[in-house]
Amino acid sequence: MTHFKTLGLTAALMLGTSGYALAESHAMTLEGGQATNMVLLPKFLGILVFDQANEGAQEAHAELANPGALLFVGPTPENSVAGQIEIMTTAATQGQGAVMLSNNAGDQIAPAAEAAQAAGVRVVTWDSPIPSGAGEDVFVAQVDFGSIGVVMADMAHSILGGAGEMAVLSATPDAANQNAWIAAMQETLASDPKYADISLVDIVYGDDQAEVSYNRALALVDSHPALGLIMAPTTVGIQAAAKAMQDEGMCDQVKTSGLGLPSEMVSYTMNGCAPEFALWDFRDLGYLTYYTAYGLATGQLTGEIGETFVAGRMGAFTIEEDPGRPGQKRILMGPFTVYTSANVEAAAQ
Ligand code: RAM
Repeated sequence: MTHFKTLGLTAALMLGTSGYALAESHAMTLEGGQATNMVLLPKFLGILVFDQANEGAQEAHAELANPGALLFVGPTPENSVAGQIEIMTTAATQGQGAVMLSNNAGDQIAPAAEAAQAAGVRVVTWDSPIPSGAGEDVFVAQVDFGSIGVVMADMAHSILGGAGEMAVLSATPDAANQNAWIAAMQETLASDPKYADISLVDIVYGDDQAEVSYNRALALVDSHPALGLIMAPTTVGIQAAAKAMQDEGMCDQVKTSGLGLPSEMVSYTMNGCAPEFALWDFRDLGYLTYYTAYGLATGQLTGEIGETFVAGRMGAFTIEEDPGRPGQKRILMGPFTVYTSANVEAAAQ
């Protein structure tokens, strides 16, 4: 590590006074080959995007030649909150170097995360943070959370032609990511008169389980006869809602939008049930999260604001204050892709 730090400093001096060159040279290159055991902990097992995040983490694990183990462990959907807390608690006693958590337990997991930190485990959240930030070293944010609110409000505006009723079909009630995104969408809807004729009439939870989400979508249509759009900020919910509307022959009347995976949504986009949705790359998110956690667990990163490092093929990233959680830290990945019939087939390959 010292070797790389020295190189960085020399490069900075040689490149002279250009701010850009100086900043680039300050990006630390992490030294591979250091042993640390790490756990990738999704909300629960069985969701395709979490498997993709694991692929990205495995790629980084191999690239950094970490002789330690990378485990992909998660609870069942029914036992997500208690199961995540239990896995976090076990990580501390097992002497893991880092836990990488997509939090589905709200602030309830904070005491277990704090105990893990006290036992020397670095806690890096990704996808879904710990709302209070307690017990968390840094959050790897897929995209800016405020911008998710704007993207969803704009998709609603375009699908509804500027006016109509919309309902949200979310994941679990404790999912910090979905809760923040729904709040950001509500703020956006209230912030600009262009959204004045769109009304958000309901928010329901399908628990990120296909069957529960499907039934919640059907119930929404029953209780809101004038509904024009189901907005599901979850890859499980959006697919289930689109299928429910298709099965009922209702896609002309009630559209589906939100955050979805192209391979799971392509048929619904091409047949008009879900004309527009958005997402980011979960493989990249797993890859960047692994680099971050490896840097912290091996002591090469301290986790302070302003620290900049190179995450392999993805380039340089900087730890900054999280604008959505003052006093907490994030690393911002980005970008978003909005999918329509024009690009979804290529992305679904
Ligand atoms: C589901 C999960 C995940 C979320 C995506 C959009 O897969 O709830 O946390 O990021 O949807």
